[in-house]
Amino acid sequence: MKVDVLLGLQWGDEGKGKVVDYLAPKYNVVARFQGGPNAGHTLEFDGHKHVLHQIPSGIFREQILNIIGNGVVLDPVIFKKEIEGLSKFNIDFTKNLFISKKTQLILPSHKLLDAAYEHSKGKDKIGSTLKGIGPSYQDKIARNGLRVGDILAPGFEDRYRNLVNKHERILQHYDFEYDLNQVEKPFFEAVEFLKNFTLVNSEYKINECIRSNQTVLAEGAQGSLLDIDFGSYPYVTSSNTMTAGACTGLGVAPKNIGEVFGIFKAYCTRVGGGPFPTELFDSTGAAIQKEGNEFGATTGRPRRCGWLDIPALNYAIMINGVTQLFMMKADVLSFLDEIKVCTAYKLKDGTLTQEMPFQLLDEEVEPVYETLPGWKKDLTKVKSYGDMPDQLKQYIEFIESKTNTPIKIVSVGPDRTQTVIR
Ligand code: 2SA
Ligand code: MG
Repeated sequence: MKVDVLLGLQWGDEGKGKVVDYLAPKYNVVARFQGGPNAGHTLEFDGHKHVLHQIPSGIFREQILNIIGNGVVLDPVIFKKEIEGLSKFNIDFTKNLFISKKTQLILPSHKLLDAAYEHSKGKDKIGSTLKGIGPSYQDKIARNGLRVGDILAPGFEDRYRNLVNKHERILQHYDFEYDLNQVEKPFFEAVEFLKNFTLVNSEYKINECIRSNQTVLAEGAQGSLLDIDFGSYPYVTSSNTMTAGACTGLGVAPKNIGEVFGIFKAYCTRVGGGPFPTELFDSTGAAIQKEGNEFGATTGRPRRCGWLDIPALNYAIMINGVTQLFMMKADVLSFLDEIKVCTAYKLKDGTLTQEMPFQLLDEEVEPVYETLPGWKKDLTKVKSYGDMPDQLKQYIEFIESKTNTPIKIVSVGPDRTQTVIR
């Protein structure tokens, strides 16, 4: 079987955790291919609400093998906490969770570097989650990094010390106080803890699954507009959040990619810095934030809110090869009399475009809106497409016509059961 890919088409927080959890019963394997503890995937079921950061969202289903792929950056300390936080679910982690030996490690000093770099940016801060993501990927690309498999080899501590010395030499150049001693003990305890897990060359496992007709779902983190190559650089994360990232982050050949599920919210949100053409600065934006509980699942930061952006959505559909769209959080918009959708950008010289400009700076593009009627009805008990108010159907069909892509799932509430299939 081919590997299906599920990813966010906006700036993250589209509701990927919920969808993976919902689709999981169809899959034998769920694998994370990029990102790290900057992610916050929220799952709600049986009255539980759980946020996963590094562990794939299939972990609550006994029959599913979860894989942390080579493209991920892993913080052992956060990993240990996350595993401990799952103790009440009686999960057999040695059986249900494999970690690639090629996964990069996030060291305590990566977090210090992240903070130092952000601090030095002044008003141009990226709005990083400060989990050490950028510096860890930086060491990977610079061929300095330490990987999960290295913890099993003799001399790990020496290699660790070497790398930390390099980091400390960099930190000297920043006006930044820190205390590494305090964070190293928990780090080494967490490294010992990590040795109890199944550490493998996961590319063999995944390709064996492909050959033996098992179903694999690749679970993306963050969103396409945060992609290191195609996002609103430099206000991006440090990994390829797009379909191609699933190939490099798991060792899957492009010909083995199957369906690409693109998740988007019925509106847009962004957390952290960077351009956001359809951002709302008025009471409507504030009301969407409140209705949608738009606060970072990892950092608690308030998320900026705005209208759906079709040029941005089409860009994400294009670079990912999306085959099916899933629209999330439709219920959040139920209070609105009318809903706007950005269908084009107007450039400074007055021309209209459907393309994302090289610099998506807010002052360079002005969104052109079309207005649709709101549905003003509670959706949280809607079970089928037929039950939906006409205005919501109109909204769905409008987006389909602008994107030429079918919307197959509409989410009408946070719970697993509040999911309508079309
Ligand atoms: P980083 O931490 O260095 O990768 O941050 C770089 C940019 O990427 C954004 N980013 C995110 N955006 C949305 N959601 C993310 N995950 C958490 C969540 C975030 C949170 O699910 O809510 O709790 O604040 C995520 N992770 C990274 C980040 O805001 C920077 O703009
Ligand atoms: Mg999130």
